[in-house]
Amino acid sequence: MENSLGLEIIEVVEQAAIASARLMGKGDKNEADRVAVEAMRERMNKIYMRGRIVIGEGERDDAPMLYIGEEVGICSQPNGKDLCNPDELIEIDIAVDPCEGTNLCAYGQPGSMAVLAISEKGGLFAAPDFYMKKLAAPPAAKGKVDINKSATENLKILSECLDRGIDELVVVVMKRERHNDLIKEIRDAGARVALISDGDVGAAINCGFSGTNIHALMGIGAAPEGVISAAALRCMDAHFQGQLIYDPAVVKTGLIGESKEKNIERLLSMNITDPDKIYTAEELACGENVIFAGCGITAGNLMNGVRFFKGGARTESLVISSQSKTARFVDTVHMTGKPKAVQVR
Ligand code: VTB
Repeated sequence: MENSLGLEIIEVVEQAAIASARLMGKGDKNEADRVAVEAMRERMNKIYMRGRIVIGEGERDDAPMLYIGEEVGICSQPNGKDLCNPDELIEIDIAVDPCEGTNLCAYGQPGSMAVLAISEKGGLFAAPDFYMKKLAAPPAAKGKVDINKSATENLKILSECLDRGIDELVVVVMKRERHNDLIKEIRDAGARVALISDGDVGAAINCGFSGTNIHALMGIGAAPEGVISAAALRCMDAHFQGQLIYDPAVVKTGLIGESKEKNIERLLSMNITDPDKIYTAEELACGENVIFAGCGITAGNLMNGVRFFKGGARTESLVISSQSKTARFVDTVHMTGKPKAVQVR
């Protein structure tokens, strides 16, 4: 899978990031998202594969592109089927977020990325459009921290696993009213909190690398993006746990509109019989081969954002693969004009 798709999926996230970055700072998050979706889909449809979107643009609103269940890739096109040898056909499931952190992009803030995860058919959990309580931590703390434990207990465990004082730990939390108690608890326990306005996928992935000065992600974000984070962290053997939040009493805004009972019914209709189950990274991204790819739209801790110049753009991407056990940072100069010479700027 990696050999045939590795470079292709880098281009998929690169194209989405370039498209979104053209709208960086323009204040229009929907447009920044729309162009990323369009660019991602267009590039995906040039890949020799049969792909199925399992996490995409909205489960409930009728998204026209990259909606859940859409088939992408040359071998899914009506006129492309003849081109694909059934014996060589690559069937994969895809989770996408073409512009993760749309607000960050729209307001020119750091941390927005074009991201996706792929695996063989059935290898990614098709998370419903609800919230997810998340706990991400470095590989050294894998299986030792636990989402069932309090933040205070987890910080003690983290400090032991990472061999540093609690006051030397940094926990990323999204700045939301629902996290006020959590933030207070982390601070009272002695750790430091890095508040972000959006973009918890980037924060989770930062936990997989040492040297980022981010030691955990705690709190509630969107469930679909939780699967993409889990895919990346699973490839690095880092810690990720997620629990669906479907009760409007816990999160009143955004993704949860209906009643708790209605939401449970919806989960049951999706074959989620235990709505309170705590999923590990390995359950959310259970495929034998899993690949995560992300490209910076605006600058982040791990990747720079897209930089434009006359006749081109430069991007930084990250591809993490469970197959080759690699995390590759890819720095690309895109020569969109007539290249007189490769311009590395
Ligand atoms: C966003 C976004 C995150 O969760 O906040 C969203 O920035 C949902 O939370 O990166 P709100 O409804 O409270 O804004 C993420 O998309 C991903 O988890």
